[in-house]
Amino acid sequence: MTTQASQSSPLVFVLNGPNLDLLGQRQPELYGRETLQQVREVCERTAAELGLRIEFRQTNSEGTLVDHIHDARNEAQAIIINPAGYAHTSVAIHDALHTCDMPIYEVHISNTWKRESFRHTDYVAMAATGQINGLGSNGYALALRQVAVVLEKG
Ligand code: CA2
Repeated sequence: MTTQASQSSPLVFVLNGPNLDLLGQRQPELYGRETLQQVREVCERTAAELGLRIEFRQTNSEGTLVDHIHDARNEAQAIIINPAGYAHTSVAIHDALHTCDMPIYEVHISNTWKRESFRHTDYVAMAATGQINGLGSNGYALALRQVAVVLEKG
């Protein structure tokens, strides 16, 4: 498909938490072989196909991730977030997402339900519209497709 995004296309923030900058460098059995840069490129291509714009960010800091959510609150029409380890610990990120009146999709590359029990607590899931879990880095593009569907309906 060849839909093109323009300046007036909906903007989706794609936010990534700590250690995801190491994607593709270790633990491919859990996280696959794609680097974060390759994930970014897939998101950019998928967004263009869907007529969406994306702002793709990664940070290793909890406060900066909260700041990125605040930016999304002011600028975006939807949020896709892989909060990484902060999913399991961060009330601050949960609270920041609660202030955002827009679709929010949480992505986890690995299946957190098949892993350690501390990953079974998810503060972000409680604030998100939905979650894609365990579908590898494809989860990002699938979340973008869901954003396109709900924004078109809304
Ligand atoms: O499966 C996911 O996407 C996670 O968000 C990844 C987090 C983990 O804490 C969550 O429970 C599930 C870890 C991100 C660390 O990424 C690495 C990538 C390559 C090598 C080492 C870590």
